[in-house]
Amino acid sequence: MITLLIVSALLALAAGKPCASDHETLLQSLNKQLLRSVDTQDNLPNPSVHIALRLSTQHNLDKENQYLNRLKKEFHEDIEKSLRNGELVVGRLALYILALRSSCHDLSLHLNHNEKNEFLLTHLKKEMEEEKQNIAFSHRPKTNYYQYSLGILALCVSGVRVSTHVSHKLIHAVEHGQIKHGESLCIDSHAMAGMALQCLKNEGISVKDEAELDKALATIKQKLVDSKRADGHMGNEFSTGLAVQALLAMGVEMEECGTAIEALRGDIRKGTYHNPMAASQVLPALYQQSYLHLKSKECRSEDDTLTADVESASEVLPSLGQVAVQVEVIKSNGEASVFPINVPKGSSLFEALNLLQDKQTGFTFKTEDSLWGAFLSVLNDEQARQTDRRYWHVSSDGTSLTQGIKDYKIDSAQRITIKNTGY
Ligand code: B12
Repeated sequence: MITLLIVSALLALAAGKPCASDHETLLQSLNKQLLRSVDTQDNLPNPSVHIALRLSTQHNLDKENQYLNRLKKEFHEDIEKSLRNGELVVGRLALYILALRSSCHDLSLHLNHNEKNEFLLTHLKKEMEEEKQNIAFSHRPKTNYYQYSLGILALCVSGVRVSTHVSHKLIHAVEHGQIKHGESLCIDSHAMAGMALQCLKNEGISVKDEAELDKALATIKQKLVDSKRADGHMGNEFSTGLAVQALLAMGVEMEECGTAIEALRGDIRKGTYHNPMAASQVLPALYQQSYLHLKSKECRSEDDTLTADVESASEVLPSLGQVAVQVEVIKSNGEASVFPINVPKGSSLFEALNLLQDKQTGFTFKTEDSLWGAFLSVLNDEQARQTDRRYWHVSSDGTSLTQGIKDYKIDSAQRITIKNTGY
């Protein structure tokens, strides 16, 4: 009888545990997935992935060091290449600085620009000044407020003073509802702005008006809380991780983010974060970390137990027939053309567009690489240029896609509309 009681007590204990251990297992699976992604040599290394690996509790120090070295060479050179092309590098440079900081690396590296060597932080400060001027004249940065916030965050986390004029422009944009993604409110950018402004507050970096800073922080917090959907996501699947990070940075307790965390866990189970960039924005939140933790990172006595493990070969299911897709292209002058095509069910939109192009129906397209993957830039010889504040907006049966063309899978017949849109 006593044995029976002990056995049932043990069973009960084990039954109570799955919640915690399930969380650990999911976290570890996402962490390992991200670690595996660093072995791919086809793309440029991604500083956001490095930051996420470094903010985790479990590490593979060898792989992380190798990746850091790739960032210092390949990513560094790519930034210098952009500078030679006269492009602003605010967001990528900020992420690079945060990645170096996440490994407690010396930040006094140089960028070779215009035959001169400039410290990374000095160059970032200069670009932030340029962005600030642009906001003064055109009411928005040349890049976007997400990158502007990343810039402030990187300077702040590196212990560099941020000019009161620069921070004021972000506070003003928050208060005047100028932070958008296309036409809609941008939760990702509000989250990034929240972390940047919270960093200024924590570090006591002076701003024009303390009360205004507090008001902007309260506004952001409210917008993030209000963005919560019935399914727990804040904004969408891809902004929830950043929103949780920002709320944690603002002192909200993890328990208050319970439904959002549950939504993220559901997404991991469904494989929503197969894009390393998406996983890199979610993982820190699940480890209850935010980019603000980089400020105090010490890199001492770290765990070194994380292994990548071989990915269990996913079963390749035979294609379940063809689906009919209508690709509608709407150019900037409003001219619309429709291209019908049948594609194997489960194809990505990228594969569908390639098939269409190969059929020589008059449809052509080009993409540009970014940290998120292939960004659609040219369609039927028309470019939607970010410098002109235009982009190709993609929707399916009238609903805006929440993924890029390589990640979006076509499972049923639909009309894809790709429209040259201003923002
Ligand atoms: C600003 C922004 C835009 C701007 C970019 C231009 C600009 N200069 O402002 C505009 C409005 C054009 C845009 C468009 C789109 N975006 Co957007 N965007 C962002 C945002 C807020 C910041 C990106 C950034 O500057 N990163 C910092 C720099 C350092 O990184 P970067 O890689 O060098 O940045 C470039 C790319 O990210 C690229 N880009 C922007 N959005 C997207 C989306 C995809 C799929 C790709 C491949 C590239 C890309 O533009 C950036 C500037 O050059 C992110 C939020 C986030 N969480 O990351 C969403 C985000 C990346 N976008 C998203 C989406 C869905 C789109 C669209 C597909 C929307 C649509 N239905 O059409 C389109 C892209 C369509 C296409 N042509 O391929 C999703 C991607 C999710 C995913 N799983 O892929 C995000 C995460 C927002 C979200 N939570 O839903 N975006």
